[in-house]
Amino acid sequence: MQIPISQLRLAAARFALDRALVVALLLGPVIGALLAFGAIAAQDAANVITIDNFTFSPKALTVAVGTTIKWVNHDDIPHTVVEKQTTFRSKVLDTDESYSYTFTSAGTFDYFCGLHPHMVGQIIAK
Ligand SMILES: [Cu+2]
Repeated sequence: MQIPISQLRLAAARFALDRALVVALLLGPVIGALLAFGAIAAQDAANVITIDNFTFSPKALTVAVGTTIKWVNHDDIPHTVVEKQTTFRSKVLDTDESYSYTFTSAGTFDYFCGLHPHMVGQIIAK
């Protein structure tokens, strides 16, 4: 019995397509997970305010309502994060301790360190 060449080619093409589909199906979730992880990592980095040498950095930050900001104290000295109208207020943060607050409403939030009031920062949520 003889199989025409054209039919063999068709079978080979179908096999290649199946393999491509299987690879795509296997890799899809992996790529999706990597993209999601990258997005989360990028978001985290953007929403961290460090305290270094008696300075909030970045000093001013504009974020979308719903964003969580995390302050991390890198000084050897304790600091706090206190909003002027006491919308939020951290406990005393020792070295490498952090405080997080989620901005659930729009507004301009001026804050300072309760222990060193010359240390100031601002968050604008909109
Ligand atoms: Cu301080």
